[in-house]
Amino acid sequence: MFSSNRVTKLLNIRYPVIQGAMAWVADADLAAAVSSGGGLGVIAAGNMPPEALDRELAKIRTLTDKPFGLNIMLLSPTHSDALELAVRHGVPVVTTGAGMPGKVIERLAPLGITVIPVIASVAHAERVKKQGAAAVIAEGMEAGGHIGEITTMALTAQVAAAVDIPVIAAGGIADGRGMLAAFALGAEGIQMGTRFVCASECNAHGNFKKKIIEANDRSTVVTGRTLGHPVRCIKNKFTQLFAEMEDAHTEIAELDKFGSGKLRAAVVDGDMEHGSVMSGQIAGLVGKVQPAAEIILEVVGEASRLAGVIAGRFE
Ligand code: TUI
Repeated sequence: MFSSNRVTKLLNIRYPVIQGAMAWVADADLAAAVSSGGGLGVIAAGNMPPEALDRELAKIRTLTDKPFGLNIMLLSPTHSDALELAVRHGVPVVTTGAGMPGKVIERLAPLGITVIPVIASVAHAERVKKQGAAAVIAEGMEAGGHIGEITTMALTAQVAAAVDIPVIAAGGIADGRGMLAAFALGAEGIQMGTRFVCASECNAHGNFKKKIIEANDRSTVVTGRTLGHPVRCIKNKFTQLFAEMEDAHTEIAELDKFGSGKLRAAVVDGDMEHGSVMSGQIAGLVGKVQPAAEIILEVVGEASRLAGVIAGRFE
């Protein structure tokens, strides 16, 4: 169904499918399920206290013997702790997000840890390649959470043309059609977040999963542009109030305070009105909760079948 490529070889995995690192969502249970299913599961350090992250990193070894990743969110005040925990636990792969990962690569690459930054522009991709990144995740603005400005379609093709390290496409991909499209643009792997929120093994609140399943193509909105940190979420009272505060030129400190704790409220408490329900634009294609391994097989199987169908159309 899928022969190996540079991404599967680099990560020592069966299918070039990476699970997006979602703060509060991507814990050892979800990451282990994805890794055991042949993809790369990724634990999101997010703003986790170091003791909690230490426990997740110990736990995943008890759940799977397959490679996994740790995502370090560079905006987090605890990102240096996460870096040292990656070293201490001998994490095989580290992905980074929301910033420039020069220091992370400098510390981890000499130890043989594969560092794959999420980037949102060609310039970022070129910079991290020079710094020693093993591959890049090109994340388009269709993605959920903190995003850049370029779409996956435009970003993937231009990044793949600009750098010779493998490109993994992210943002707006939730099925085999998306995977095949990404490969047509020059990607050699995909990263999916929203689809994996609806994995059976994902511990996000049931309300969160239901919200994604009920969403359509127009369900998300981007707030936080005035803060310099645009974030895509499902529209609700929280995003409406946040947008109104931004329109009223509310001070950044006050907006930050208003946003704080809201992702936890959505993921852990299941508050779909006052929480920050981060989701990608592709939520409308996510139709059910199913095991992570089944998601991977379905996506790769569909891409593989479709590749044959499309090849026929071009004969
Ligand atoms: O990081 C993400 N997605 C995230 S992080 C997050 S937690 C958060 N919550 C509220 C506000 C901010 C963050 C939720 N979702 N994706 C990876 C990603 N990285 N998207 C965009 C970027 C990025 C942006 C700018 C990477 C590098 C970059 O460089 C700018 C610079 O020059 O520093």
